Amino acid sequence: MAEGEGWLARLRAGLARSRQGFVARLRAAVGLHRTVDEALFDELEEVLITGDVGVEATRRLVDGLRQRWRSQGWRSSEEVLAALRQEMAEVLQGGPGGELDLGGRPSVLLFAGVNGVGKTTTIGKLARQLVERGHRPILAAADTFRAAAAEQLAVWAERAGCELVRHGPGADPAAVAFDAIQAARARGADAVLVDTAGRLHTKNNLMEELRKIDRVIARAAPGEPRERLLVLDATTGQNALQQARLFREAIGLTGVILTKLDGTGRGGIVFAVRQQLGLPVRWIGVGERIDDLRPFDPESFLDALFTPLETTPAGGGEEAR
Ligand SMILES: Nc1nc2c(ncn2[C@@H]2O[C@H](COP(=O)(O)OP(=O)(O)O)[C@@H](O)[C@H]2O)c(=O)[nH]1
Ligand SMILES: [Mg+2]
Repeated sequence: MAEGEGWLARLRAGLARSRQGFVARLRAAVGLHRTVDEALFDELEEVLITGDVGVEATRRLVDGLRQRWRSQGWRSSEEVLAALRQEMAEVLQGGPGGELDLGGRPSVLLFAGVNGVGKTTTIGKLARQLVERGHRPILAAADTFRAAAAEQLAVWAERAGCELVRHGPGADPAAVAFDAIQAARARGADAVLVDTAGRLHTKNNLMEELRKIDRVIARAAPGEPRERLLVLDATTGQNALQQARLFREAIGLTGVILTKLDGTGRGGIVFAVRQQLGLPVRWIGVGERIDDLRPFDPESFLDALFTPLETTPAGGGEEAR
């Protein structure tokens, strides 16, 4: 499918830093070691850790490699990399992937995450894609802490061609979510995307506020929100894991959206989220354009990480060989 190929190319471009960062270092390590031995495993371990793969996922990957080596042995460094890729695929497998169940009347999707991770942008991109697929989303501006937040979401609603429900600055965020659900029913919209505030320095208030939004949504629409999605900024590394634990404790999570993967050479955070938190990565962001947000698919992700580019994509000057 042409569209799919376009996305793969963008994914490759978006993951260029990681491919040239920790994956290139994996390649180099494997290339340097003429023989497969403990020293190689140690070095791979180190590169994985510095690539934000996290201690647990790294241990699992390297242990898996050791076992494969003992049982089958390898002749070439390419075989080591292929085995590592298989281990990585196993870490990432499972989970619901990027498909959203929008069978509710309406379906409610709650987005949480600290300031600046990309919540509002992600909701805007997603809304646009839903509209393109024939859905009728409504955006709920439940980040009422700053007036600018609702403004930003209003711009996205306009771009996406969907409606927005907002109250004045300082209004009760739960009331905004409630009204958006009523509006969705009245206007026949099938999805309500709820944007929330993310100021973590008032951690307890934020979590309390999220719990309240969640309760009010459940009262207005039983069984909702069906998705509680945490947006994480991939460039914040292991710190993102700590954020995830806090949010999971507060509201429970159905998955993670990992943004700004284009901005880091340490894209291994994807493995850490899956292994260390047990949470599925549902969507990933690899740039600021609307179509730079996509459902997470382990195979194309690994493909983009491991396949070197021979030609540069239009406009990209990266990876001269
Ligand atoms: N490079 C890049 N920038 C992103 C991505 N997602 C969001 N951003 C940028 O991150 C910044 C903060 O986004 P915003 O949606 O306002 O974050 P919020 O505070 O969580 O709502 C904006 O400048 C976005 O354009 C991404 O996948 N890649
Ligand atoms: Mg925002």
